[in-house]
Amino acid sequence: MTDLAQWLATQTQDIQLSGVIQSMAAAGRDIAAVLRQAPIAGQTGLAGQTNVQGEAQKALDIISNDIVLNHLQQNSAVSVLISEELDEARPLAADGPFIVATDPLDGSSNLDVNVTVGTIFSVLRTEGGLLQKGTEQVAAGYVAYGPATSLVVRIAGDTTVFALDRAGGWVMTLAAAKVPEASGEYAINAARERFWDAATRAYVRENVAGETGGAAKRYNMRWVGSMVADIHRILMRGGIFLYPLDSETVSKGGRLRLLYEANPMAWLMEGAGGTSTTGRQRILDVEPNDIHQRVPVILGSLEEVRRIEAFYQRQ
Ligand code: P6P
Repeated sequence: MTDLAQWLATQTQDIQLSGVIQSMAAAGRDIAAVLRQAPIAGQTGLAGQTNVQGEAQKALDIISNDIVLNHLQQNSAVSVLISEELDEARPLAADGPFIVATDPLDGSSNLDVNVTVGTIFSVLRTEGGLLQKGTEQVAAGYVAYGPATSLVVRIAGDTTVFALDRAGGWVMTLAAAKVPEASGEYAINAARERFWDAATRAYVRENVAGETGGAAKRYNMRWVGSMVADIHRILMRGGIFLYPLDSETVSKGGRLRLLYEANPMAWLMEGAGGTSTTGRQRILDVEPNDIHQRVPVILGSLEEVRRIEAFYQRQ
């Protein structure tokens, strides 16, 4: 079985970049250990604080951010940490060649009901500054804390999957994820229908009508409410994830964040043959204007993303 270090050596000669990914993998391993004990330690409750997004922070959001920070502070290759849980970018090693952007515990509202949550990360070169398009990423990944603890990571080649073993090592379980071009599964929070734009409404209406109403096939809807869980399912068996711009989120630019949710997930999805869009443009081409910027997120199987893009072009 191939381990993370062996895989990294096949993907890059840059040992500092390998080291940054190893640091994030080690943080994921430590966060997994904390999450396993959280219900016993009574840590799934609110921390009584709010983050820059104005969202109530759970104790584990803060604990997870501290774990990531602790690992990256020990890595001289990381110059800055951008985090959903930090209002400002945190300076680390002054001459570190890489920036890490992270959502240290995405989906944390699911913690008290024991649903899969995750740590999402994106790696950029320091020389490009804090606000770089997703195409400038040098690596991206996430750790999914589910029945198994999975690390999904891509540098410039394949999107590869590892599982955490009992000894705390990462063992490769899938060398190259391939998102099926076609799929009959879509993921959207259907309770937001009244806010949707015409394109989203038309796309979902066609899916609900299924083969009896003009769609090419029957569809199923899956919505976990935890981006890492929904994206992992789509990476493994296809589908499309939609958090489109709607009348309630339009004032903020969307719901999900560009630098540490949309861009890393788009990077991983495109590495597996999937694709991504805001509805108007490729997510990786969006020019950021703020480290906590939000964007509409639509990504997954090529055929499905192209279908909703066609509705946007007609809108
Ligand atoms: P909704 C979790 O809070 C999150 O940021 C993503 O992980 C998830 O996909 C989305 O929000 C869920 O949003 O509207 O269903 O609560």
